[in-house]
Amino acid sequence: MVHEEVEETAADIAEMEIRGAATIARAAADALRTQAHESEADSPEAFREELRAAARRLHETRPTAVSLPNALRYVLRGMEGDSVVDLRASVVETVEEFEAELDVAQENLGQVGANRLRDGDTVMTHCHSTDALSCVKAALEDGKEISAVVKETRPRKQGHITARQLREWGVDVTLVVDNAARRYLDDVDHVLVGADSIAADGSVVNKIGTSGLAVNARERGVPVMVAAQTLKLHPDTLTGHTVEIEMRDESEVLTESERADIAAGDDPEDPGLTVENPAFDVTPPRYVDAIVTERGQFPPESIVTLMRELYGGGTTEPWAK
Ligand code: RUB
Repeated sequence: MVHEEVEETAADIAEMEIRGAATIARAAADALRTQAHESEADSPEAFREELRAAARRLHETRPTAVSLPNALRYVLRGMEGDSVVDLRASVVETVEEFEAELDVAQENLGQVGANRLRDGDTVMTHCHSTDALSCVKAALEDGKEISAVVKETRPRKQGHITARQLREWGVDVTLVVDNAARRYLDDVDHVLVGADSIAADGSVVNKIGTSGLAVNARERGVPVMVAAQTLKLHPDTLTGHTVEIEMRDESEVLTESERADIAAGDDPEDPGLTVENPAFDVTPPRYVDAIVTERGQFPPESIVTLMRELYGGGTTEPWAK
């Protein structure tokens, strides 16, 4: 019942072929449009259940980026009509509206973020964030010269994607391993990162290593700027829920032969070596100077007001059975 292209998108998100919170949200919306388009449901109820099943499949892929459930909610809430034809049209239209809003949000956010960057500034980045890069792009378009110190971002090295993009825009890039970040903080004017989720207290959930970077930046007096569209605001945290941190496979950290080398004497039934691979961490609001959104910039402690305005109606799971 779930279309094979939806299955493929879900697998690509889980395997990180599709990654980054905003990109995941767009891919999920695209997949729901495909499901609607290709549906052979013979009744409105069957159509609705197909869309819910597709959303459930997409939802179970990765737990931390709230843009995914926020996108699924947006599309399913827009599904209306008494016939399959009308339901299909409403889904297609809602996905188009959602994606247009994503584009505008990222562009507007970029302009807000660019206002914080001065001509000649250097930013330090972590991971790869399209929201963060939109700030650099807008600053370049304003005629400012920007350079970057790009953290490699172990274990998946998403810093390479950031470096490639910045070089395409002509930005001078210094690529460093994560452990070198503190040494280079003295050379930069801003730490600029994205977010997978922002909690009601202003905590920022982003790629593992963000929190350590932010603490070091505070110690060095370098402002930390988080670029995050309002799609990254996590509505469940308004009611006290915490954000689940994804734990990924040990194979991202250690090859089989490396494991064999380290743990040669281990009993295979009861191995003494454990590898932990959390994908994200939580930066407390006191280490964040500004959260830059398409609605303007906010001190992290005040983000709850925006969250209430946008998501205060409480959350539902329209994909639930
Ligand atoms: C990506 C990551 C990015 C945010 C924001 O992690 O932490 O900083 O998702 O990205 P992963 P964007 O590579 O594990 O998905 O601004 O593009 O939404």
